[in-house]
Amino acid sequence: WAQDCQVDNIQVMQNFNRTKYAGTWYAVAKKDPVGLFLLDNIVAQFNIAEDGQMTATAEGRVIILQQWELCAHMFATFEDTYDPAKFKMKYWGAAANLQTGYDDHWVISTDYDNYAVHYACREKGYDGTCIDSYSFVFSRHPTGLRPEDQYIVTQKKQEICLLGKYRRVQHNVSP
Ligand code: ODT
Repeated sequence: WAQDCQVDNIQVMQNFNRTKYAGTWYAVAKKDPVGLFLLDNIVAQFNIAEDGQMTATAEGRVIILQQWELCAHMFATFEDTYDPAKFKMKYWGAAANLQTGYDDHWVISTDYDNYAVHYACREKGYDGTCIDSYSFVFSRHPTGLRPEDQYIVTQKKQEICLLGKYRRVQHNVSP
């Protein structure tokens, strides 16, 4: 038995419902990409417009120019793809010196009311596995995941080949 870590074979949320996904999500764990940006106190807010278009805002503590610590206000628009749980995310910051980008944004699993596992691969290797990914575990509760959601989240971390690569994301660290 060998685990399939091909990015193209990663299973995402079936019948993803963006309306139920809307609202506030607290990042409780994160697997960082190369060139880490958001550190902690990360809160995302997803909005669905009347035409169905998904947008989001996020806040989080960042360090820019190697030493300046600040709370980043970020914005994103999401482009739909053939799969309702796979988006392309265009993002930018409220201030010009914040990161901008165009990333995959996949919803791997969510129960909409308590937990969500997100995944983005920025660069695939020749063998089809990801060589620069990041992933968030989100909770509806700022206090973290409920014990009953830990099992499914751990299982999903393993399915996306990132088990053991997450760090806890703190909340309410003084700015
Ligand atoms: O922190 C990193 O190192 C990589 C992540 C950078 C992307 C942050 C862009 C946030 C733009 C606003 C969007 C909110 C939705 C967030 C949902 C999941 C995280 C991308």
